[in-house]
Amino acid sequence: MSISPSRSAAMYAIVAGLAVACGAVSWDRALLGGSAVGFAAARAQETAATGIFHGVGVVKAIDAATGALTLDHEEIKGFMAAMEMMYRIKPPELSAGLRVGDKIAFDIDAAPYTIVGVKIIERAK
Ligand SMILES: [Cu+2]
Repeated sequence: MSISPSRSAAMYAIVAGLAVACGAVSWDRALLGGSAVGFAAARAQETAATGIFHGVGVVKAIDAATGALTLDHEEIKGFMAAMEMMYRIKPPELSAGLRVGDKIAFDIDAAPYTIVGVKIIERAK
């Protein structure tokens, strides 16, 4: 007995869906130059959360071109578990005074995963 046409069509759809999902991750990486680990974690956590949330974290890296921050952040209540990941920042000047190792409090616009406010809590030693 051979595989029915409808069954092979369904399998094709699954394979195509996987290809699209991988493409989307690559696109994010190309856009932000971020780590695959960070984006994978972010996508796993992705929710329909919208609005501004508040977090605390330590700066692990600052992207010189975009100002994007890689943060080792604590739980952001209502939005995301504790993890290390990269966030866009707007405006980029918010990163200007920061150094790797600084502990910051930040405001994040949930839907676009963008930091919109930064306050230094403790300077890097
Ligand atoms: Cu996160």
